Amino acid sequence: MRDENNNSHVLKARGKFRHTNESPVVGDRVIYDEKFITDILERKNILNRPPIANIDQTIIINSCAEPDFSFNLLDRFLLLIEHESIKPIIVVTKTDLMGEERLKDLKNKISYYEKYYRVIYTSTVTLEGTEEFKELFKDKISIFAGQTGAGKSSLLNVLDTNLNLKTNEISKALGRGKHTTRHSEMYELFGGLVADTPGFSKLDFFDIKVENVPDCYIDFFELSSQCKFRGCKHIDEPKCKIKEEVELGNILINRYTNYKTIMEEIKNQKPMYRK
Ligand SMILES: Nc1nc2c(ncn2[C@@H]2O[C@H](COP(=O)(O)OP(=O)(O)OP(=O)(O)O)[C@@H](O)[C@H]2O)c(=O)[nH]1
Ligand SMILES: [Mg+2]
Ligand SMILES: [Zn+2]
Repeated sequence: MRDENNNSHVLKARGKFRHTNESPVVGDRVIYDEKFITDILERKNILNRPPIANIDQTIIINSCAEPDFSFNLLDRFLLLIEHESIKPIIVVTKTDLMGEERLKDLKNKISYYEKYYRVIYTSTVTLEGTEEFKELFKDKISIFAGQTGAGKSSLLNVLDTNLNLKTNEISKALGRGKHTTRHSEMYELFGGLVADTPGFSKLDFFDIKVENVPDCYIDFFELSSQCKFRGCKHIDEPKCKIKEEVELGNILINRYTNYKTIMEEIKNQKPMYRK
């Protein structure tokens, strides 16, 4: 734990936390005495997997290749992050692994997201884009999230050569990473705190209710007042502005198809897992 003078203290959580559902997690602001954390201050937000509180922004790391870029995964991350009201920043890394033409094509598709989110292209080999990170972290709590093997720890190592985080070859056989990072820890980086997180290979939505999904799609949300019905889910309803815009090609068809799949998936989640 760090105090206001940035001195570090090793403290135990008071026994009382064992009897409540709450226990201190990375990112918590706490009250403490000489030995114990006695109280946790109200949280702005909290992610459950991995458990981190008071996050200002999530840097979603997506690799161009190894593992392949996945719009499906990007949309899933965006949903989870928007649901917690955290600001997402999209990073596309390993640009060195993609030929010029294919990269141009990918950038073209991703440009849709640039209307709503900051997008940074980078590579730990060519160091493209690494300058852009220097202003990103000041006075903020940020987390690096993304698929295993996407290059989260590698990028952090390039941004601060003192970090020396463990990284690993991605498995050629599986075409994905091997969960090299096993826990979350905070590091100081360019005047802020950053947590590297273990990669995800599958994202679940057990904490999300189906009726909250449409508002987590900010591109849909912006247009939803033009749907005929209030609370339109943009699926079967007539005179739905979102469906019109998909047909006109103004909303990415893939994003809308993924949305329908995710809505269906959340609807079919076993109620015992639902909050
Ligand atoms: N060519 C290339 N390889 C990269 C780049 N960034 C990372 N890699 C490689 O990708 C592999 C996986 O990188 P990691 O940084 O361990 O990935 P991670 O996202 O931290 O993975 P987990 O800890 O499992 O979640 C390593 O072999 C890196 O050397 C890049 O920009 N270009
Ligand atoms: Mg890692
Ligand atoms: Zn609608």
